[in-house]
Amino acid sequence: MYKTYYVTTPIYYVNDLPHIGTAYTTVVADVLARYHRLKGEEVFFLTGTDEHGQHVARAAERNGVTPQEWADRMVVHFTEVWERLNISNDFFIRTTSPRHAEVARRFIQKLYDKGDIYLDTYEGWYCVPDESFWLPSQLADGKCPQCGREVELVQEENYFFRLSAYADRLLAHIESHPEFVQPDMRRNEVISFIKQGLTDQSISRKTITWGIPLPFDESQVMYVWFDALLNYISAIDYGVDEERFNAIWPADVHLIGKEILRFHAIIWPAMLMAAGLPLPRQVFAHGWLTVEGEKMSKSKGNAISPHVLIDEYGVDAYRYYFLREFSFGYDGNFSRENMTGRYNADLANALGNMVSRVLAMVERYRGGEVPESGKEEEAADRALRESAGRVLGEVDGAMEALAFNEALQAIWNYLGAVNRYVDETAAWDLAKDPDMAGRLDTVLYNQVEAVRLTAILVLPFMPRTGEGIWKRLGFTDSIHLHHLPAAGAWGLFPPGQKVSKGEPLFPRMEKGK
Ligand code: ME8
Repeated sequence: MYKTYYVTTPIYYVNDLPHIGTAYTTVVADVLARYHRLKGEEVFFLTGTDEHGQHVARAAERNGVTPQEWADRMVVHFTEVWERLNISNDFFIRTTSPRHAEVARRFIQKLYDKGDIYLDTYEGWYCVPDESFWLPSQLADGKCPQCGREVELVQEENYFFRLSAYADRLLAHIESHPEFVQPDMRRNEVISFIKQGLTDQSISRKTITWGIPLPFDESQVMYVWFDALLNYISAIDYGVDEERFNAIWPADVHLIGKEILRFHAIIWPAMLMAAGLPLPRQVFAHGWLTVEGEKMSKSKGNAISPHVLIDEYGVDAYRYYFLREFSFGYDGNFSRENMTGRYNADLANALGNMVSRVLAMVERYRGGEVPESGKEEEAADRALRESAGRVLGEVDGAMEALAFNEALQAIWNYLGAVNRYVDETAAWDLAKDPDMAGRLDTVLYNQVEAVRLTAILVLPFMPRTGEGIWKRLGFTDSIHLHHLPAAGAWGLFPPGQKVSKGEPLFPRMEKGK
């Protein structure tokens, strides 16, 4: 029995609306979750919202409502946009839920009882937007070294977590498990950060009230990051339902942006070690998206809402674009021109036209009924079949490495091979010659079979498109019932089944739109 494949996104702060940056990680996680489901695995895909912290409390204050009211109002923007993006998360965790608070309090009590938490005076700087503590020596020109914004002086009695006590074990783990922190450049960053020496981490706030009260000192609330990281285990019932927890934990991959790497690759594993829990298999920190060459920010007002792009391009084109255009792990730039170019070339042409051409020919030459293939295989048929066999392996390798753009490249190479097959076998010529009826049957069958595989291959990336092709192919069951590798075998299309061309999948977009 496989362990449940567990993939997470960061839980997003509710101080601001979701934008294409937050949606990026969520779409990637969804594609990964769907790919593993396609392989027949049990999957648990978690996303949610981070609702405590000063940043959120201040946003609420500015808007004249309580933080809870603010969170309740903002969370809807996240759930709505995820629904529109066809995000298939199995659960949505909110850190203000009673279950989360209960698990977080039990967890911190455990560490306190063990002696890993102690009271001391904190004196240093705090970046509210990033919710992070900084030592004077870490500041960059007196500003937050992470985001460049103003920091505030904090001087209070706080509880500290003995992070330093775990430095050696953590370093040993990271060094002996190269896959634990990825990509490699991020792994190197973490290693050198730990080697510089870890200091104990303040994990509570005394002068703040918006947060989870500490069970051993109700006058303080938990530091928002300590609280937030625990979402990954509170969502799967840590300490509440051990059987469920053990079936899902450890996470297979925490997907995050590079700016929150230290929290996930240093503090979080140390917290888990302190609690005696296994570490996640991987923390993967991806790069940042810029918009038309600029960093997205509130002050610049250039943050793009996913809704705007979904309205223009459709959900599946949205999902496709971000996974195809950006090399996962690296920074990338969004531009409309680029997105429209990809839409027309990759989706309208290579994919959409190919599917309509193939199905239109079956309609025209065989009344929509897919013929049985002849026994004889010509060179072109073999090349197509082999290319179908290859693409499955290539996609699997790329997906295991989280190289989404390479997986899509492999699929589009395959689509290129299918298009070439259609051109070279020229069914329209065969149709003119009654003696070639048998050959035409074979050619049409192979083309349809190639389309069936296409539906399965694109499914994790573009679920509606995969479902739509499946329906056009005349299947009445759900495509989601078919799993790889079995469903990838060549020749499974049932002859005699009726297909229909249907509406274009991706109507061409006008230039300049
Ligand atoms: O950091 N490009 O929440 P957050 C790519 N609550 N990804 C981006 C992005 C961009 N321009 N902007 C945001 C927090 N992201 C904490 C997390 S987890 C226990 C707590 C994505 O709302 C990326 O995944 O600031 C980044 O790490 C995350 O949104 C930050 O979301």
